[in-house]
Amino acid sequence: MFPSRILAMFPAVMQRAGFAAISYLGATGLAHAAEPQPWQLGLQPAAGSIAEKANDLHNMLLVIITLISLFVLALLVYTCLRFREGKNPTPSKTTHNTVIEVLWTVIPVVILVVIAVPSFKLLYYMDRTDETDMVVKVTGAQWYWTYEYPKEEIAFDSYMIAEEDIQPGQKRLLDVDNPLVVPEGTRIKLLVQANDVMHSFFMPALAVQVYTVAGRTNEAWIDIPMGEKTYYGQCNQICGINHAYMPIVIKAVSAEDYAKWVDDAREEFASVDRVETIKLAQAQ
Ligand SMILES: [Cu+2]
Repeated sequence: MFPSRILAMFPAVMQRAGFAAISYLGATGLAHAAEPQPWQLGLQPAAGSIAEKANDLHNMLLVIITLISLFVLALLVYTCLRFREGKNPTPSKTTHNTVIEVLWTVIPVVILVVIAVPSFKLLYYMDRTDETDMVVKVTGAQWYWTYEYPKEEIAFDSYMIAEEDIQPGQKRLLDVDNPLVVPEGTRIKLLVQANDVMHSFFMPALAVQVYTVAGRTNEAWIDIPMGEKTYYGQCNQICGINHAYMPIVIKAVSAEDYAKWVDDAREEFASVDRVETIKLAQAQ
């Protein structure tokens, strides 16, 4: 979208424009949050159908890999004890055993096929869906995100809150000035691209990770479950010196709050500054 590209060139202006909307969001409070925890083991609790399926696949793989590791460990221990020099002074000269060779080829193949079936099922499931309720265009840039809502005609930049500006209750390195606000219980189509180098839109709790590449649009979708919640993610493609400082925040709110936010955001992000930045661009 032409105006948003111009807006992306003026992050400071956009940031200022966003402050009113932030204070509104701040006032509504954070009910729950999906974020990494200290000493966390395992994945973040799954949110949405993609994440639930991904968690199931992960749990299945964990069982399989544990069994394989234990089996290999047992074989190693047995071999070390049973065939040590003291117990087995004259080693066997056997070099081939057809039965064992067939077994150690066929069994791994069977295991891989067993893994491949649910794996491909999930890949196709998360690849695309026709049943999305709304579209958001996500653009990665050094080092912030731009979110555009084509239907709602909203576009804004999302910057991490600098350490010195952190307010009580805000998360260091994770909270942003303008989160991606979405209604709860929605399926959202993401059109993802980059403005400069490669970035990656990664939202662990939703189990969605898609690369942003300049000059091409990647498609993904996210399944926001019911419940007002804030989801935290990060760019996970090394993209330059401030790679660690472009977190992603998705804020799921009720349908009414979302409608209110849209009204607010249209005013805050669009009118005056957009006209001014277009004028500026034309003057150049
Ligand atoms: Cu990045």
